[in-house]
Amino acid sequence: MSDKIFELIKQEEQRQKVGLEMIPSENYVSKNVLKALGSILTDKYSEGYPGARHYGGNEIIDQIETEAQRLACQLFGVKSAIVQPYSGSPANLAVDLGLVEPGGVIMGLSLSSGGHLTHGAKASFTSKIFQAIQYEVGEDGKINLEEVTKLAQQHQPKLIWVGLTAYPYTLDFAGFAKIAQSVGAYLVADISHISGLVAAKVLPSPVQYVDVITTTTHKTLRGPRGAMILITQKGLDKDPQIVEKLEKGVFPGLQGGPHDNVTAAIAIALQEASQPQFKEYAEQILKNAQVLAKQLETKTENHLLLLDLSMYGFGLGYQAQIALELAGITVNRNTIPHDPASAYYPSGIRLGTPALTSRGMKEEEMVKIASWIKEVLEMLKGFDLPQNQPERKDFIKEFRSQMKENLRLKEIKKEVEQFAAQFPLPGVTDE
Ligand code: DSN
Repeated sequence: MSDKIFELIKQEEQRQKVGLEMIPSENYVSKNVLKALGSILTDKYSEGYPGARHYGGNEIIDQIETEAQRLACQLFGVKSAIVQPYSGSPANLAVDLGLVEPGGVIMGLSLSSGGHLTHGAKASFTSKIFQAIQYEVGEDGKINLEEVTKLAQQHQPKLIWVGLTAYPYTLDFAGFAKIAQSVGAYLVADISHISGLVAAKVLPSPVQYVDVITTTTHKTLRGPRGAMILITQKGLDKDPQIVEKLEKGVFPGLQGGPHDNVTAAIAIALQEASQPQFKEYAEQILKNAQVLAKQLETKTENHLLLLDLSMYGFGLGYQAQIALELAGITVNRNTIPHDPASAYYPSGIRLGTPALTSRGMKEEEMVKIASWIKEVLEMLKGFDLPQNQPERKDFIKEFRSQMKENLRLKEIKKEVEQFAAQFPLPGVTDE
C-alpha cells in the first residue's frame, strides 16, 4: 500500500475542508459519484459502442452506457448522446475532427475574451490542424454579433463554436444560429461551465439553436471528470450522418477504450441533476454569484466573475491568486479582455460559486467571503507587475515571501479555516 499517496490524499481533503474553493470550474461530487468512480468498472476494456464492442464481456457495461445516454438525452432534451469523451478538450477535438476536414475553417471565441483553448487558440492543436478564426469581445466585455457575422462572411467557417470559460454573460444562441445558418456552418455550443445551470433550466438552453453540444461533466453538472457530446434534432436535420461522424471522431478517431467507471459516475450525476434539489442548488449558485458580484463591484449573468484588478494597480492577477491562496481562498488568475499585461501575469482573477454552493453556503456567506477578498485585494496596492519582463519571476518570488510573513493574511487564513470547516464537503465522510 502506498502510505505516501494516501497520506497526501488526506492532506488534500483537509485543504479542501478548511479552504474556500472558488475556481468556477470546480465542484464537489456526491458520495455515490465517488463510489462509482472507485468501482471495479475501472478494470474493463470496452472499445466501441453499446451492442458493437471490439472486446467480449461487455454485456453489463453496455447497459451502463445505454443508461447514461438515456439520462443525458432526457435531461438535456437531445436526440443522441456520446458519453465516452475523456474530458472537455478531447470532446471538442473529436467534434472538430468528426465534422471538419483537416485544414478546414473553424471559428471560436478567443481565450483572452473568455473562450477555450480548443475553440481555436494559437497554442492549441485545434489551430494547427484547422484554420482557426477567433472572435473577440468588444470594449464592453461582450460578444458583438455584428463582428462575428463579418468574420463568418469573410472566412466561411465549416463550424462555429459558441461557448465560454471566462465569459460572465449569457450567450445569444439564437443570434449565433442565424450566423451559422447564413454560412452553412455547423453550430456547436460548448456548455461545459454552465451545463448544470442549463440542465436545471436556470439559464437558457442552446438545444433548439445548435447542432451539437459539448460539455464536461465535472463543473456545474457536479459529476466525475469526463465529457459528453450531445446531438440535437436540429443537428440530425442538418446532417443525418452526424451521430456516426461524431462517434467515429471519438472512437476510433481520437480515443481508445472508454473509462467505464466514469460512464457509470456520469449516469449517477445525471440522475442527481434531474432531481428537484438540483434545481434549488442551481438557483442558489446564481443568487450567490449575484451577491458576490455586487459586493465585489462587478457584473455577472452566470456562476462566474471575472475581476479586473486594474483599480488596484498593473498586472495584479498572479499576486492576487497568491495572496488569496495564503488566506485560504482559491481562485485562478485570468486575463481580462484586451489585457494590457500578459497571459502568464494577467490583470484579473476568475472566481465563482458552484463549489461553495455545494457546501451549503448562501447569500450571507458570500457577503462574508467578499469582505475577506476585498481586504486581501487592498493589500496588493503598490505591488504592480514590473514592466521589464526579466524581472517578473524574481518579483513574484519576493512578493510571495513577503505575503507569507503578512500577519493579517495569517489571521484571515485562521478565520477562513474556522468558517469553512462549518460547511462539510458533500462526498466526504469522516472515518
Ligand atoms: N480548465 C477549465 C476551466 O477552468 O474553465 C477549462 O478547460
